[in-house]
Amino acid sequence: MSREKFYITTAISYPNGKPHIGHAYELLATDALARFQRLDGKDVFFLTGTDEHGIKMLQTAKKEGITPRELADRNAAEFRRMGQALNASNDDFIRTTEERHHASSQAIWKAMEANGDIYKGGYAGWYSVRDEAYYGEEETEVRADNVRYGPQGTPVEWVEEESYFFRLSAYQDKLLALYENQPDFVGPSERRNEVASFVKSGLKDLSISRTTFDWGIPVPGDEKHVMYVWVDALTNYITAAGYPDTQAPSWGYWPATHIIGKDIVRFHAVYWPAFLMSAGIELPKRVFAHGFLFNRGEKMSKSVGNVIDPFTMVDHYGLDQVRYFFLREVPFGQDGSYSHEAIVNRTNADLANDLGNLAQRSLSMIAKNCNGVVPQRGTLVEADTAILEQASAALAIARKAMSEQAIHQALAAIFTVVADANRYFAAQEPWALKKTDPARMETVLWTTAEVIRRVGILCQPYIPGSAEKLLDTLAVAADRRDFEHLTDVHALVPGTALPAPQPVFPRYIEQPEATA
Ligand code: ME8
Repeated sequence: MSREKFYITTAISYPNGKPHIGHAYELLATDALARFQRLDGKDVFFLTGTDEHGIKMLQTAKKEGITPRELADRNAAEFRRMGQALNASNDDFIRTTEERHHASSQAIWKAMEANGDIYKGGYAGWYSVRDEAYYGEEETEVRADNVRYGPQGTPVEWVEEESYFFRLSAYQDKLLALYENQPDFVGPSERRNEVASFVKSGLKDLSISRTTFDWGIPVPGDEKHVMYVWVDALTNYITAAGYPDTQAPSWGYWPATHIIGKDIVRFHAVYWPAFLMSAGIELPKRVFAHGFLFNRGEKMSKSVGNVIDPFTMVDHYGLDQVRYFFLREVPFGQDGSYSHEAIVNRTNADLANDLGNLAQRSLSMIAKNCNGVVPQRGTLVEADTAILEQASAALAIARKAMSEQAIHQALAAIFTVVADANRYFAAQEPWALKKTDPARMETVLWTTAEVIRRVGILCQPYIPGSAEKLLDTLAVAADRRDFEHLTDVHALVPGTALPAPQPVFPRYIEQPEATA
């Protein structure tokens, strides 16, 4: 039987600068969602990449005195490097300047044209280069500085030129029906409501080509025009699945779940499904928008330097500390803030103290008192089975949460088990049992180690490197680490030799402020 397929994407980032913490956040959250489904037995395809065309790229390159291609090459390499630094498990990295993507973009254009949805006209209106977006005049305002701004707070400029249009107005009712009939198409629900009211307010046809520059994908049959960057950008998601070759095995992954930031919901939940309906392609499963991250830590920038840089942040706090902090601390879908104190408090409390100490204390007791092998499992009493069952039951809670992109809730459930396992360990006092009832001590240590095994398996999507170390310490075979191995059948076998326990989560220790 073939496994269920699961396709998940991040937005593709503009490589007009280096990756920042917002990009890192989106990638690692999507990575956790992808890893979860892989461990849950699905055949996963996880895509990320860079969005290399458009005026923003062209203008930045001009400012730097290089070609847009050079700018894209330089920064796309940084985005790839960020993926490695974050331990992202993406299966592909797409760059929109690749040949496969030109072919796919031209194919979807032709399909929309064949459906009668593309016509030539003249565009006159407002455009934000920073957002690469057209805005209606009623969405803009002139501020005190006499500059006109769009709804995202970026300056807009007047554009007037010959342009091809997409008949977006013809899709108003179909889009409203989509939001109505498939309420989980856009999440969180506040975003769906926003999108629905934007569509209800009336859709104008969309300008989808430009003639004043040539950094883009040529319009088929009219090379004077290049495609509007969002037409090609959105198409990346089907390019990577093999479009236009819908017979390719990779096409089996489509449709995808798109993870994006809240500022680009309109493109993904209005334009994209309209393009796909027009081209006769199945719609995405879901578009989920996460919130924005803000730096609220003054102290952080003093002591650490430029912490907006994800590389510095990982170097300073540790990779899994950064992953854990953002995934646990920020409810996925809402805005979040980060600060030095928040990162240190959260990771020291949950990782170093709760999980780290539990593992270290129980495993060093095993090393000392059980000859370094998995202890004997005597008769389990209710306290033992309760904590073991709680650990296994966390899977169902995490599974439901992850299916709704509630990443923080999944982690909360897993770390509730860790907190309860600490209480169990303290209440059972295995160190006291050593003299009074050594057999019972072994059972308590076995139970604790087995709970750590289960927690270690469950933690893999979020803190993969540390979870791997934890499972190595328990001598869990590499092919016994999927969620299907969370059951009693795969429990630790007494007598199995264990390596010497190594601390997995170092405590963050405050460095004295450097004096200038
Ligand atoms: O929008 N916090 O690219 P981009 C959280 N190329 N997320 C943030 C953020 C922040 N401070 N800043 C940006 C684009 N993001 C387009 C996408 S998809 C076909 C094309 C998120 O480099 C942002 O919301 O400006 C988006 O999802 C992603 O980073 C890339 O942003």
